[in-house]
Amino acid sequence: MAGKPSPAAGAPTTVRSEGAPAAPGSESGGVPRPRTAPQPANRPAAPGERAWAEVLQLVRSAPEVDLICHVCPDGDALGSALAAGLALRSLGATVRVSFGDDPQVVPASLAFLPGQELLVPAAEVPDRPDLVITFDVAAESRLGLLREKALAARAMVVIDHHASNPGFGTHPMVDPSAPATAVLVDELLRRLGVPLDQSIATCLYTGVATDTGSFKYRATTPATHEFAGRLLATGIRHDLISRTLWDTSSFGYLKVLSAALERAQLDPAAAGGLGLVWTWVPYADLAANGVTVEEIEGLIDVVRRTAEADVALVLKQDPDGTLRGSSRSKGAVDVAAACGALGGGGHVDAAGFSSPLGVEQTLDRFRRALRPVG
Ligand SMILES: [Mn+2]
Repeated sequence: MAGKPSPAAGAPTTVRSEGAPAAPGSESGGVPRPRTAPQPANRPAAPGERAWAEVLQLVRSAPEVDLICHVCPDGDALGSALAAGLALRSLGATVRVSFGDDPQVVPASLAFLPGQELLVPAAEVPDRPDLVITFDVAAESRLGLLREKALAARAMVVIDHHASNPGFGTHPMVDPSAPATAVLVDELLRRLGVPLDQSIATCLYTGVATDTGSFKYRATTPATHEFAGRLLATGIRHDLISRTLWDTSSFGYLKVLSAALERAQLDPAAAGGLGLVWTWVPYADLAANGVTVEEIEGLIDVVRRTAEADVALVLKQDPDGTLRGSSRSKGAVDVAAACGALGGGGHVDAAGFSSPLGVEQTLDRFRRALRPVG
């Protein structure tokens, strides 16, 4: 099935990076605005030659490796882990790929990713692994059920591109200038001398296309396109990958989308006059239309088109009543800080949180935490 994703008919829609979202760069619906957010003072530096040499030594000498991506994985997290898994297996290592959710659910839109035979439930990861490599995990908490096991490993290499990553693990390899973790995996494979085949390229393309919003976000560079070119040169079906990731949804999703847009409200006075557009999706809407909460991750990308608001927020209700918030900013407001007021986090222009409060209270807390950048 290498490079031949076979999107099942009716496969659910859109899995865009979220949760602790991964959408570096900003995008505006109309006239592009310069990104005004300053980089954090403690922004980690890209890994240097010495760091890479240590990691190569670890990887080459490890007889078995546990590869872990973040909970509720998106295309960059799972694609990066599976690509690395396929590559390390080709070098003769025993490889397990896992993430710390129970049950461990691969989003339907990522069901085409090659290498899933490497996936094991979190319970099958050893209590004290030898070598752990994490992918797209911005904070220890994003290891979920695998947090303790990962921290007990002899060595933990953390491959990530989130500027908020505090540099955990024995070998943090964090490059906030990378538009996707998949780009860093490409670097790892290049240094290991593993050639790109269609299976690996399918996983990496999914990662970089996901996190760049199909090469639209500001973090996309000439090198990003050059990377995509090398991936396409293996013969992968990027058209089918893109259709599966972004342009496929159930009819029920259209109904949920319609109700959510009907419910949307524009609050021009919010964020010091920069504006907030928001909506919410009650769980009853999902249940009535047979739609999962994962399927509506892309709803924020419709809501944030609103020209009159710098900030967009979508609240999605879980069966237990918990609200999951996804927010985006066009760059003039730090939504990571606003989500932080509700215990979440992310990037300046893409962040999320979970709230046990009701819709009105959650919205009120979020709205009051909105501040113009700088
Ligand atoms: Mn990512």
